[in-house]
Amino acid sequence: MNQNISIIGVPMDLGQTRRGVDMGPSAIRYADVIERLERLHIHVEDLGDIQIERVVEEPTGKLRNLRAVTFAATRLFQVVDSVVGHGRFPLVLGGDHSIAIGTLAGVSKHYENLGVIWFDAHGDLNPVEQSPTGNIHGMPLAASLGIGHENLTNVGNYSPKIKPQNVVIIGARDLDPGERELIKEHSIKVYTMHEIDRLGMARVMEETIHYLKGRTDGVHLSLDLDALDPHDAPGVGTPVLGGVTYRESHLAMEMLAEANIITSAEFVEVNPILDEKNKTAKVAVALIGSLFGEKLL
Ligand code: B3U
Ligand code: MN
Ligand code: MN
Repeated sequence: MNQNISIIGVPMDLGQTRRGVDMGPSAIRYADVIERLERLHIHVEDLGDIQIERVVEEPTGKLRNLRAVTFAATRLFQVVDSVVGHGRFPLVLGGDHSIAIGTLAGVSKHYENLGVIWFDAHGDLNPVEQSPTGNIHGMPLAASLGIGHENLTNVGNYSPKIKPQNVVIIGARDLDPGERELIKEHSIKVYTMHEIDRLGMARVMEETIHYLKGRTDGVHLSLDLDALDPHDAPGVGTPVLGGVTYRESHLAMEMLAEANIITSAEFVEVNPILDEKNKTAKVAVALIGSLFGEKLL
């Protein structure tokens, strides 16, 4: 694992409608993410937060806050591009999941075959027309595959960022009809909660690691805290019952650390206003610790 991390905060809440997720980066810093990583003898630089502009929106049909989300994604793209270009590991703290559009634009430029692990209760694969909400945080994986409004697909002036066969979704349990179609059409690998229940997280991660190792030259982890069960991660905008447990999510991170395949990561959707005493931010920090090699013994 790259031992030089650059932290980038993205206080973005315009990809959805519940305020408060813009405070996610502060909450995660407050939960001592830097100290946790430094204890593992990792060199951490904190680049602070990307500035989010609340611009005047043109009427753009269904897409909520398209201009502001695109602006932020472009800024994030530039910072992440530079971090990866300097050989450092970008650790992006959200913010709602729309920010993944900018992260992936910045990372993927540096890889021929970037793999993506999308740890999420949702698919975030909504083509614009089929989105039930118009919220861009339900679209970043689609946009990164080149599907959606061109402002979103073309951040960084190239598209697509990733190939469907290099994506693994883990933890899904709330997929919209358009997302199901897309998953089938592109044969995207998905471990829903059904497979996690049946196979166990250990086997799911073994298969995921084996699958991605053979076909990718880098792997981005995009972790939406709502993949976890709301009991363990209550501070998220769209909680869905029946999620990944605290222990299962740690096992997943520990196995990724052991396999040494992750080259960039983001932790998103922490909403301190909806949280219980910063619990979800603390979970995020604990998962980051495990991802970077923290062990129980
Ligand atoms: N799929 C729904 C709901 C949703 C997506 N991502 C989150 N919620 N966090 C949508 O709005 O596209
Ligand atoms: Mn998500
Ligand atoms: Mn989600």
